[in-house]
Amino acid sequence: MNFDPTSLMVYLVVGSQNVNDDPNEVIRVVQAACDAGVTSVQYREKDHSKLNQAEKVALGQKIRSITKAANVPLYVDDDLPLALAIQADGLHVGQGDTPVQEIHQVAPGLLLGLSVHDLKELAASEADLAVVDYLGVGPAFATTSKEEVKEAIGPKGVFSVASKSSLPVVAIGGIQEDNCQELAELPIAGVAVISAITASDDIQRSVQKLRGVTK
Ligand code: 3NM
Repeated sequence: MNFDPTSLMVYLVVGSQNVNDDPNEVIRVVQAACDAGVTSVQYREKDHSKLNQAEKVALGQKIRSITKAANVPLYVDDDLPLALAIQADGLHVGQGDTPVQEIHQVAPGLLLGLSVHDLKELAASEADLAVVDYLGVGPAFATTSKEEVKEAIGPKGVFSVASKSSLPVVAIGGIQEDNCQELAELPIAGVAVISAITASDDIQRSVQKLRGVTK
């Protein structure tokens, strides 16, 4: 699949650990989010995930069929065997995860996203950028959805990285309906969220509000 920066507009990140360890709830959220118009999905089993690899593959395959039907790119967080097993479109990695050059060599067809927290990490990632399609920059605001998360960088911190980046940026971390407009003037391609969608009482409304950031 070719990378399209507009696919970063509203990027749902989700795994069973975000929805009380219930795979059926992951499926419900992904389906509702695709129906509501999310533009990318990342399947992320991490932190305190209780699923074994076979269960991840089974759930990932269901997410793959929903996202395929909706024509929405699917990424997997830092698990190349899982990404290949479910025929994901791409892989997202953080600093300290599997090096992107290594992934690109093994699976050159996969789209690649890389997390960057600040200008220092951006500079250190320079050599990787040639094989990366987009950067995830954050946490924009405080978040409880991720273990060992770094300090919030605020809209200014997102701006400092996004304005220096040659790659499209998706902001992530603590982005909710009621603060997302603080990111509206920044040079970003979109917003990535977990709880703004997984904990939403109206996914259609939430996705519409999040779309407003880059519209
Ligand atoms: N990565 P929520 S913050 C998965 O800063 C993830 O790299 C982050 O969850 C980073 O939208 C984060 O509920 C959690 O705050 C995002």
